Amino acid sequence: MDILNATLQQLTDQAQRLSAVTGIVKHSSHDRFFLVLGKTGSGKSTFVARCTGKDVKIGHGLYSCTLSIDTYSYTVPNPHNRHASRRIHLIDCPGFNDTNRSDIETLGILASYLGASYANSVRIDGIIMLHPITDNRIGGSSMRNINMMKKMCGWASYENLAVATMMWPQAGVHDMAALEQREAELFTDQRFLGDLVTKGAAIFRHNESGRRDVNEETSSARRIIAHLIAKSDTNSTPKVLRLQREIIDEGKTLGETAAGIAVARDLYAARKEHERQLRDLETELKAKMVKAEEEKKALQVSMQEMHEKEEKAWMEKIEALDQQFCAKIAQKEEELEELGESIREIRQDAMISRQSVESEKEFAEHEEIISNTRREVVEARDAHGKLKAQAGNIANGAANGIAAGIATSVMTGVLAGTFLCTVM
Ligand SMILES: Nc1nc2c(ncn2[C@@H]2O[C@H](COP(=O)(O)OP(=O)(O)OP(=O)(O)O)[C@@H](O)[C@H]2O)c(=O)[nH]1
Ligand SMILES: [Mg+2]
Repeated sequence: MDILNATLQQLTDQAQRLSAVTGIVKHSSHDRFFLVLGKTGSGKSTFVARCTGKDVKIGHGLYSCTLSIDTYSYTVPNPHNRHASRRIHLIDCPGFNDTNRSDIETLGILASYLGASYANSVRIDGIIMLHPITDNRIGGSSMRNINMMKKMCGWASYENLAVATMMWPQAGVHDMAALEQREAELFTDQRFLGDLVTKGAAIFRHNESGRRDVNEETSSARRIIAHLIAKSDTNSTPKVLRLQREIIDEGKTLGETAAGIAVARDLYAARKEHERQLRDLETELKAKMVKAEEEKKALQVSMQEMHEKEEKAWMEKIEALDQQFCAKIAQKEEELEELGESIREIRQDAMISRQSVESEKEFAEHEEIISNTRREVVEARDAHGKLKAQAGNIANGAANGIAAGIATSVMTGVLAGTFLCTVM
């Protein structure tokens, strides 16, 4: 209940604060209204808090903190009336390219409040645009906020615009020359703020010492607002934002305003870019599928080749063995022939010399050698016969094993959903 009550109180306070901006509560002609713009996290709420001394919600996380418009005011002496003071209203706005909201939503929030204030005769007397100098490059959301501001204002002169660079570091902790070069680029390059500076925008360094001292920050913020107050005092006709004119005077829809067209163009460009990325991805995917199919085929072909190669290798081994057997058998048969010849000679010699005992001994030795050689020949022929009988089976067995391997590897690839099967 306490949380609900607190939320209700916060909403009531915010509505009351906004009633001045929307013109529900009447204000003096000496009061001033200034928009505080800048990318998310650029320090807008901190700036408003320092300047007004009010308790403004400040974000310290990565997400954007200020989700809608809010306004805080403070009182300064009134140079036009010594007996009265004037109220300075600072309108804390959400940034574009926000983490929580689309640019269309942000533009819608700004258009509805600014439209209402214009319709109720509240004029925006000036704008303060904050830019963190720590941004490594001026692009992305900084660029987006600068462009949107240009589209929303559409002024011929920007004398009531103050651009303040923020987040200056303390001396010595950063390459100041690099920051100063970045600052010069920001204010001279026409794509950034150069064109607005040419048209009278003032340049400030907010909290230049980087000390984060509340008093210093307050006087720095007030110095910038004092400049805008002075400008609005000399410029008798407060400027109307193009966005206000388009919405209220010309009755345009949000999408027909210059800012809305810019958002739509960016959305269109973003859509085109996403479509291009999608097409690239599809092309890449198709190329990968074709490659995978080729690799699958290459695998089959290489396995097929391996099959044939291995079968050939086995046949060559068998042929070589066959030749060795044939050579061995031929050699042994030759030896048998020679031994038979030699035995015949021994017999003749024995008959002539009648040395029967000696001859019988030699004859027996030869007979034994012949018998061994005959056995070797028989064994070699047996083995050769077996080789011939088995040759087909051996070669086919090895080759069939590879063929089975082809089928298994292809099947495994298919089952695993991958065609990238590597054969080692
Ligand atoms: N160093 C440094 N930090 C700052 C300065 N001003 C604000 N910050 C810090 O910047 C962070 C964001 O500040 P906010 O004031 O919430 O910024 P914002 O622009 O209102 O952010 P959103 O509401 O999210 O768009 C906070 O941590 C602040 O303390 C500054 O001048 N110097
Ligand atoms: Mg904020």
